[in-house]
Amino acid sequence: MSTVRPAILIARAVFPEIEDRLRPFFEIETTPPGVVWTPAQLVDRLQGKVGVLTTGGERIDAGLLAACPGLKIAANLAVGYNNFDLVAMTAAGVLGTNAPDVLTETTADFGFALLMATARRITESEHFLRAGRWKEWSLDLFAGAEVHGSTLGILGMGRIGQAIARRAAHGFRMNVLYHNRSRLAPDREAACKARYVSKDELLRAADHLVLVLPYSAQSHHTIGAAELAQMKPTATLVNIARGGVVDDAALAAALRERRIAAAGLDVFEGEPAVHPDLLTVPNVVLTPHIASATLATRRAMAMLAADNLIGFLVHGKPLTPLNSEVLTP
Ligand code: 8YV
Repeated sequence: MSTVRPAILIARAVFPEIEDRLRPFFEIETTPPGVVWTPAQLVDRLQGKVGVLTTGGERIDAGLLAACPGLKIAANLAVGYNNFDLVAMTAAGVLGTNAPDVLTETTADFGFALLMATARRITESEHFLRAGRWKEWSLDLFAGAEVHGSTLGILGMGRIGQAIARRAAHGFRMNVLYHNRSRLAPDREAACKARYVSKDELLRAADHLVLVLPYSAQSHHTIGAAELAQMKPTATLVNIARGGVVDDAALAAALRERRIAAAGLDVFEGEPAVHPDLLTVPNVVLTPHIASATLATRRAMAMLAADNLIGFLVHGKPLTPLNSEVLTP
């Protein structure tokens, strides 16, 4: 019996306990903290590997697959998987897995935090205070938009969208509207007290619009100049979905010209680069893709990715497969 263990790459630094979980089963190659492999370096590292633990930052596409014929699985440490070309992966017989559920509530908490910070101008007013510009109290000093009792629009009503809706309806007595590719079952709508509307109605009616839809070629620039023009001038926009869902240049222009009141952004087109115009407008709250970032949740996401590698490569049963058709030859 061969004692050679299959080799895998952990493509971004993870917590030591994740490596410990994988080590009994695999020869693991780790990635030092702060290192992000270029596509060519990734191909290089993947030679002789059957599995890879990726984050949303590593692209698994036809070019990489052709150059890494031994690869059998890419386990994403993220619920979103727009970094995977699933069609190419399926064609190459490579399984993709993601990390759903374990981050839902934490990400919804953050969506709400970003909504609150944006509507109530928390970072803008903190910068003002830190700059020593607070000289007196005045009636409209950083007066923001009402959150409780207002109308919340949610675009993309998956698990995270529903978790945000529950917070809004039950905690903040908001009127919750949503638009999604498909309408929720009546019992789910009732649980989130959310009403299905067209995208146009959502844009026009929302006091606050939160984006939670997956990124794909179809959702590219779902919010561009035309959509921003439909929104209320008092509205806030929150993007915790993916960069590319919003046309960041169009958004920066709308914010500068006060065509909408404010935006809260955790994700950006071309991140970690941020559109320079967004850095110069005051009415935007910017965070570095941290919606799922609590230690407990990031640990759970990484552990699920590790368990997908073990589940598939050791037991033939991944926990959260994306293209399970590759499992049945
Ligand atoms: C990840 C995310 O932290 O899960 C997702 O889809 O956007 C984040 O929670 C990020 O993608 C890193 O993998």
